[in-house]
Amino acid sequence: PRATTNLITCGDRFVCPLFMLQMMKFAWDNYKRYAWGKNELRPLTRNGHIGNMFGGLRGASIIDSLDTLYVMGLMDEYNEAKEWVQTSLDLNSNGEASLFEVNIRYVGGLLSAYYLTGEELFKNKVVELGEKLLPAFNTPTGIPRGVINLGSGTSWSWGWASAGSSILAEFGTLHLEFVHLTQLSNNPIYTEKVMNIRKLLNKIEKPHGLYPNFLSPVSGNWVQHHVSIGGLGDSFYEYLIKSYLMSDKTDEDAKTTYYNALEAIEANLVQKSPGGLTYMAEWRGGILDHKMGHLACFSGGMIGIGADDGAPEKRQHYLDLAAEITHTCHESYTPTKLGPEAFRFDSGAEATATRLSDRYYILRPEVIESYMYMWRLTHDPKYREWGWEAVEALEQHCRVDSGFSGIRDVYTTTVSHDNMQQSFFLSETLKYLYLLFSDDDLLPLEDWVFNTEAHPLPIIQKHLENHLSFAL
Ligand code: DMJ
Repeated sequence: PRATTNLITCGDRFVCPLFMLQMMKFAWDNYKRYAWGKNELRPLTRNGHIGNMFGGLRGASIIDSLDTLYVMGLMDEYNEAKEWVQTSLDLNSNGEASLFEVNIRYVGGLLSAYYLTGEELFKNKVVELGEKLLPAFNTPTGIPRGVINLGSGTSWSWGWASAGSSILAEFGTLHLEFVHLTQLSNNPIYTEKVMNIRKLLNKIEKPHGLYPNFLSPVSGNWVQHHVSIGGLGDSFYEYLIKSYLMSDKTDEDAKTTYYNALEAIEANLVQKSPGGLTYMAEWRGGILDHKMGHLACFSGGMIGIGADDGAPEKRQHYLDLAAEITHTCHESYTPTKLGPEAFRFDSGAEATATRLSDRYYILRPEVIESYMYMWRLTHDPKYREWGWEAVEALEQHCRVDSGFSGIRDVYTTTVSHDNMQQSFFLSETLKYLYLLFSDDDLLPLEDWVFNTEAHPLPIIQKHLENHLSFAL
């Protein structure tokens, strides 16, 4: 079935997830037909895209799809993906990779595939890949650099990052995967590497308790005072609360760091617009930029899942804050019912992109991700209604003959497509939509945490106690 505009809201527990399954199958079939083995599908030109983020690794859409296909029960497609991993996933590449992207998509994707299916193949591959990432940590401080050559192990910083710095959201988004790499390999080195990052961050001075986005891997000092819950900062905060949850609530250090960071964010970045919308501004050396990125919209879900473990007098407040941020992000989804890359709250703007260059939507998941978490936490039907609006909009504006494409301007219904079906559309956007419309016992939040690419990882203690592991 295809979503139709007269289906305002999707309330049927069987039919609604089926829509998402059909969307996934359509995205997958077209990737398979036109871009098999490449990283992403270009749906208009009907070819594959390789790009330069994964250091010569291929099949990003396959690795990112494994768990989504499996969870949806698309078993033929899952088996095709598994077979490709077996026969064609070549880890002996020699290119320049983003440590962060390889970690969240490839390591995360293979870990989830292993934990969901118990197939040794995924475990062997992920441990082999994990080893190749270790040289990135060979810096004076142990803070990894952003780029690594997977063959030679040489690493360096992004050319665009000021003064050879490493990025908070990159070196701060390794913890979940690396703790699981230690679990699977019985090698403590992965956990040691990420604990060392944490130790350094605990030690250094934080301006107003905030974490700037750029840090020198040589001196261990902040390079610039730009703070953002969106791009460059985002998943660092996400991994603090998720590290606590994934440890079966035993990692007290992660918990304390998360709530302290959240207090600093509330004190310095959370704002209310003249129109009454709550948003996260960006902070540049004490000066606020009243802009919120689409990426920052994940924070509704993050604050939501952390609400219950906050101080008792703060719990309702955190849940309210999570709902307000999610509401603001929904407000930005207009008039196509898809949202811009960044929206502003100054010069009369209320959650609108004021620059032409911010108006694009590249099939990102963050707003839908927050709907999914807020639905699970509150069961307020509005989250499913909002999710359904997004499904209709994706069908209307992003579906093309041979896949799904991002669009260049969310403010015009005369759509211009960007010709890219991002791999996170398969791993995150469609998975979160599927979960939004499924029962809560599918990947229950009591047992799983999702990495920042929506790959589910089991909570460690529970998973040991319940003998869910195929590895241990
Ligand atoms: C994904 O790769 C991850 O969600 C990451 O944390 C941020 N960017 C994309 C999706 O927008």
